[in-house]
Amino acid sequence: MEAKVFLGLLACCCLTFVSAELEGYKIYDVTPSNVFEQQVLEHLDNIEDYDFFHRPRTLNVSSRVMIAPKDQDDFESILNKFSLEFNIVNEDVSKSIHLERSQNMLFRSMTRGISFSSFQRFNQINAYLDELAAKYPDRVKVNNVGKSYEGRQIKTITISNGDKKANKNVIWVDGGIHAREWIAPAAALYVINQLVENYADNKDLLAKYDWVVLPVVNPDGYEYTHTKSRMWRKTRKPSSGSCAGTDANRNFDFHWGEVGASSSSCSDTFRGPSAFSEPETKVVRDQLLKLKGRAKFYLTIHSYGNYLLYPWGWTSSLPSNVNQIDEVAKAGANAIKSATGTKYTVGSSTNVLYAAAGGSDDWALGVAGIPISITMELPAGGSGFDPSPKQIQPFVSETWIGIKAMAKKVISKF
Ligand code: 0X9
Ligand code: ZN
Repeated sequence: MEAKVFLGLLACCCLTFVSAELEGYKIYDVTPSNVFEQQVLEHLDNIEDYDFFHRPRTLNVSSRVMIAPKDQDDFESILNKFSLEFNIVNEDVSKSIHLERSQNMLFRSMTRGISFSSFQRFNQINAYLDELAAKYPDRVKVNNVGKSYEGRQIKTITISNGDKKANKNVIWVDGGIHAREWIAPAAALYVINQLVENYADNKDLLAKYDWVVLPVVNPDGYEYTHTKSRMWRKTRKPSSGSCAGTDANRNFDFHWGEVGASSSSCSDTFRGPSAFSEPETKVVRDQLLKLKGRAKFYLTIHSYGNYLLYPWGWTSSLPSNVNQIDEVAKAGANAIKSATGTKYTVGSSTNVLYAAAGGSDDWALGVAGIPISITMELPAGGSGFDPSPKQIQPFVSETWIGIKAMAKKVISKF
C-alpha cells in the first residue's frame, strides 16, 4: 500500500474515536412567517444550550440552530406548538464532523507546505509565516505580538514591496476571532500567499501600502475545534462563572456589553468579565494602536452568511463617513458578484444583521480611528461552518477577488 494512502486510512480509523463528539446533535432551519413566530424564535435564541449559527433576523428568513439530543423533544414540541416551520438540515452532526476530519487528514497527508486543500493546524500556519520570512527577507517580516491564554505564540506578518519606506499606510486583515469559522484563517492565509508568493500580480496593492495580517486571532479556540469540540466559538480562558471562554467579538472596549452580548459565562456571546479581559483581544488592540494614523482599512474575516458589514454594531445610527465605507464594501460585493455570481449583502451590522456591541470592527473605527472598518462574513459550507476541504480553494480565491477590490478602493481614497 502506498504510504500516503496508508496514512490517510490510519487517520480515518483513529478518528472513529473522535466522532462521538456532538453525537446525535441535530441542526435545524426554522423560518418564522409572522411577528408572533419571530418572537417565539427570539425567545428560543436566549436559551444558552441552543446554539444559534444564524440568529433570528427577519420574517421568512430562516435561522439555523444546533440542538443537543437531550433538548430535541422539547425544542420540536415548542416549534410544533407554535406552528413554526422547520427543517432538519443535519440529522447527526458527529457524522459530518467525522467525515470532515477524515477528509482533512487524508488531504493533509498528501500535501507539503501550505495547502488550500485542507484546513491547516495552528502550528502549520505559524510555520508558513516563518518560512515566508526566511525566503523573502526583503518583503516579509514576522513579529511575535503576544501569547494566547494557553501560551500559543500569536504572530503577525507584515508584507511590503521591499522599498523600506517607513510609515506607509497600512491595510490590516485578521481572521479566526471565532474558533469554529475555519474558512476565515484559510482566507487570511490566502491573502498572505497571494501578496507574497504571487507578488508579480499584486505589486500595485503594495506600492503605497504595507499589509499586516494576523491569520488566527484566537488560536486556543481554533485548536480546540480541531481536537475537542468542532463548534466552539469563544476563547478558552476560564472566568469566574461556571463556563470557559469569552466571545472575543464582544470583548472590545467600545460600548462594551451594551447590546447583543451576554453577561453569562456559559453563553456563546459572553462579553467577558471586563472589556479586553482576553489576551487575544489585547493583542489586536495593541497592534492597531501601534498603527494609529497609518492603518486606513481594518478587515476582519468571519463566516458565515455572505455579508460585508460595517459599523455600527452597537447602534442603528451610522458612522459619519458611512458613504466612504459603503463605497468600499460595495466595490468588494460587486467584484465578487461579477466574478462568480456570489451575492453579498452590504450594510451596517445592526441594520442588516443584528445589534451586538464589543465587536472589533466598531472598536477599530470608534477608538483606533481606522476610517474603513469591515467585517466580511464568507459563504456557508456544509451545515454552515464546515465547508469541505474541496471548497476551500474556490472560497478563498473568490474572497481574494473581493478583498483586492476593496483594497484598491481604499488605496484610491487615502
Ligand atoms: O456576531 C458576530 O460577532 C459576527 N457574526 S458571526 O456569525 N461571525 O458571529 C458579526 C459581527 C458584526 N460586527 C459587530 N456586531 N460589531
Ligand atoms: Zn464570527
